Amino acid sequence: MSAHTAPKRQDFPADFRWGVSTSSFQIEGAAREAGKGESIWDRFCSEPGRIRDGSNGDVACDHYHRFPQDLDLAKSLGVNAYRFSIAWPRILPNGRGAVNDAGLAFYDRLVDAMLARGLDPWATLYHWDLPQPLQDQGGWTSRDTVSAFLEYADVVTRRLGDRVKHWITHNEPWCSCMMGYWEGVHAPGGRNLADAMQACHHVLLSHGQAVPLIRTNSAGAKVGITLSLHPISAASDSAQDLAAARRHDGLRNRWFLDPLFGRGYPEDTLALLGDAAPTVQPGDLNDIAAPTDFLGVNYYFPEMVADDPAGSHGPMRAKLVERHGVERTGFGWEVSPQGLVDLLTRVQRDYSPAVIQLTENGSTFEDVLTPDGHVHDAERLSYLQRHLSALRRAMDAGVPVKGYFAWSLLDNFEWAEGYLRRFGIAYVDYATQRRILKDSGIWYGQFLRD
Ligand code: IFM
Repeated sequence: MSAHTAPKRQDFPADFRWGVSTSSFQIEGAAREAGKGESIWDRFCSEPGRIRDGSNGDVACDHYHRFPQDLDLAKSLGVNAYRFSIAWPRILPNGRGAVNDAGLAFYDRLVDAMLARGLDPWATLYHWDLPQPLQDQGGWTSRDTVSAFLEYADVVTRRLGDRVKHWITHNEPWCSCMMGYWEGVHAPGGRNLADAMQACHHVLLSHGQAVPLIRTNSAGAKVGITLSLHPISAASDSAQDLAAARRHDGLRNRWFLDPLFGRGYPEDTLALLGDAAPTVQPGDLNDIAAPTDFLGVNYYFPEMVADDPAGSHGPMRAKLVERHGVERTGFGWEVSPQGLVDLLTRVQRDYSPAVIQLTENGSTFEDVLTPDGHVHDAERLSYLQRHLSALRRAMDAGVPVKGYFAWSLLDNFEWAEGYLRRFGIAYVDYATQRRILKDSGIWYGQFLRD
C-alpha cells in the first residue's frame, strides 16, 4: 500500500450523489414470506455444490425485517442516496400474471422509509433474482422473458414511480448472462455460450424497451443501466497479445457498450462468436439504443490478457494472466485505483455518455471482529480512499461522474461464495444480525460529514 492523502468531500461538487449500494437477494432474506415466489437463486442454492459454504438467501441480513435500522445506519453515514434492488418474485411470484400486493407494499414501506430519512431511492429492477417459473421456460434465453420483464417493470414503476426518480433497469448483464448461462457459476448454472449470448441480447433488449415505459410511469425520472466494466491490458507488447486484449475487450466491454450507444454489436466479436452469435430481430438494435440519462459503471478490477491460440478459454482466444507483485483483495482481484481512471477516461473517450454514475465499487478482505468490538479493516479503508481519489482524477480529466455508491452497506450473501466474502462497510454478525460499522464505514461517514 502506498502512502496516500485521504480525499475530502469538498474536493467533489456540492451536488454530488453519495450513496451505498445493496441488492435484494443478497440482504433481504424472508425468502418465502408474504407471497414471494421462488427465484433462480433460491433454486440454485438448493442444488448441492453450487454455493461454496452451502448457504442460501433464506435469512441473509434479514433486511426485510430490519430495514428501518439499516436505513438509519445508512443515514448516520451522511449518504444522500441509497441504491437497492427489487425482487421480481416478490412482485410477480410466477414471473408474470398475478401481482402480489404484499410484495409491492414492502417496497412502498422501504421507499417511504428512505424518503423519510432524506435518502434518495435508486432502484435497480433486475439484480439477478429471476422468478424460477420463467427459468422453467428458458429464462433469459427465451424472448418471452423480455415481455415478462416489461410487465414487471410496468407494475413496479406504476406503483413506485411517484417517489423513485432514479431507475436502473439491469445490474451487470455480463454476470447475469455470462456467469449464469456460460460459465455455470451463477444461477441458473448453464454452460452454453450460445445461450449466454442470446440471454445477453434479451437482457439488453428488455432494458431498451423498458426505458420509455419507465419514463411514462415515473415523471421526470432518470433512467439508466449498470454495467460491470474492466480496463484491459495486454500481457506484453507482442502483436499477438495486443490482438488478444482487443478481442477480450470486445466480449467483456464493447459487446454491451456498443449496442447501448447505437453502434450495434461489434463486428469483430460477432465474427469470432460464429454460431454462438445471438438471433437479433429487425428493430432490436434500435430499441437497445434507447437514449438514457446516465450510464451506471461498476468498477472492481482491471484485467490483463495474453493470446490463447488454442481457444481453451472461449472463442475470443484470450486468457487472463496474473500481474505479479500487485496488491489483491481477498477475492484475488487486483487493487488498481488507476484502473478506474483508465476505465472511465476510455468510456468517455469512446462513448461520451452525458453522465456516469459509479454505482458500485468495493472490496472484500478477511475481516476480524476484535475483542474491542471493532473491525479494523485498514485495507478496505485504503481501497476506498484511493478509489475516491482516483475518481477525482478521472473527473479532472473531464469524465462527467455525478455519483459514487460504495458496495456495500452491509456484509451479505456474495453469490457462489455464500457468506465467505465480506464486502460491507458495516460488519454483519450473522448469528445475532448485529451490524457493526467497520473502520472503513466510520471513515466514509467522517468524509461525508466533513
Ligand atoms: O456482490 C456483487 C454484486 O451483487 C454485483 N457486483 C459485484 C459485487 C461483488 O462481487
